[in-house]
Amino acid sequence: MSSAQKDERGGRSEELFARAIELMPGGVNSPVRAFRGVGGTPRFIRSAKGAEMTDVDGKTYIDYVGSWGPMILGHADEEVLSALRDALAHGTSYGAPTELEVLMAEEIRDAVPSVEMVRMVNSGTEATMSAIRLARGLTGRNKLVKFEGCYHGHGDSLLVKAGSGVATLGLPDSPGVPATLAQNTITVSFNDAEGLERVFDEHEDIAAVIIEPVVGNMGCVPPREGYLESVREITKRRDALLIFDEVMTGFRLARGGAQELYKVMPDITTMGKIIGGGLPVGAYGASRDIMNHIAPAGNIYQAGTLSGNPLAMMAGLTTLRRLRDKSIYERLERAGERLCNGLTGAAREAGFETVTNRVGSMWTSFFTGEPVTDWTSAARSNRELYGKFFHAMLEEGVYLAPSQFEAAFISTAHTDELLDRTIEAGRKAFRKVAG
Ligand code: HOZ
Repeated sequence: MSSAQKDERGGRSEELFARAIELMPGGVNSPVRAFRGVGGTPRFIRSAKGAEMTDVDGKTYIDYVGSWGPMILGHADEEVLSALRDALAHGTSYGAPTELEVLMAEEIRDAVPSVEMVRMVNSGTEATMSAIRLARGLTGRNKLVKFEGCYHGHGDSLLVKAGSGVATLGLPDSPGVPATLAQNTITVSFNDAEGLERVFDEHEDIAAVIIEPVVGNMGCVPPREGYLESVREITKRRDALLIFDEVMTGFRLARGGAQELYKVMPDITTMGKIIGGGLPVGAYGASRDIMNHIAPAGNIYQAGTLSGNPLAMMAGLTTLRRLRDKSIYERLERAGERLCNGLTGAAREAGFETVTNRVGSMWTSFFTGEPVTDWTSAARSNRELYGKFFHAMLEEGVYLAPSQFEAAFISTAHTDELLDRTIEAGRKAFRKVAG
């Protein structure tokens, strides 16, 4: 760890982290938040409201992690909190069907163009694992194609050349994944349609191709023009299913997700994050024909004690109903443009070459001078500089993702004033990093 990354402020976060490290692997319940990608001590958060979070030492940050995507309305939104209070009074879990689940399914079906039926689960990981089983069960094939640097949760079949925390920690293929299973996962470079075509020439038995239509887990990497259309055309022609992992992009880039924005329809869609309104939720959906293969309608098994939990449904449904107002996406687009232009300018003023990728309210500034279009180009970014910049921003009261290989998110609570304060903080932070 360089001295710029070393965190010497002491305080309650330090104290809690010292205790946490004795109790939880790496002191955390999910790896990236441990700050290993940037060095130093993770801030322990006491509370959050709107676009800001306050740590246990009382320091407030403008937050661009947004719980890794779900908080599109900002933290502790009054309407979501009040709906949750009402739901709480009726009990916390029944293990039996509720009206809320029907309303949630209707909301998702009405919003997401390719989805006619949906199954609620408890996380994005569960959603992608279930979608893969569905694809394998339906086609009777075993192999799966994924893209280098894309991350689809920690399911065995998907921890191969994965992004997010495993890329940050340099563990893209995890021990504990049986080799026999990993062999069934074929990887190809994102944004390379010819590479995908070659995979189909070289392999038979491919059940599905799973893709983040806009990647968030190697940092934000958008598809080249026409790329998603090519992926759709190839999978259709080769008779394999196409799974869009819209855990990050669903209800984020547009109400109907990346499939609405790019007008490319997958066979199966996985969702999470925003659909839970900040509570643990995932879902997968598809046409009626496909989804009716899931038990108990069909024979492909998948189940969950807390699936469709009433509190989670209430928080999610309240959030999704607010997002019926499509002008929200126009506002988020304007906010994204203002912030990213400002930060790119600040970097340039300080003499840094950065590449900022952005789609709507999802963005990443990479410390590189070359376009970032896939994992190879993302991995060329200067992670040490990112770590220094991250800490300089933290010092200035801005909480970015503690890894170069994660997307940042803007919420409706990020006012112009907060965005401008972030740009000003960026100016100071870039100057500090430049020394
Ligand atoms: N999957 C999350 C980011 N893409 C991980 C967050 C964490 O480790 O806390």
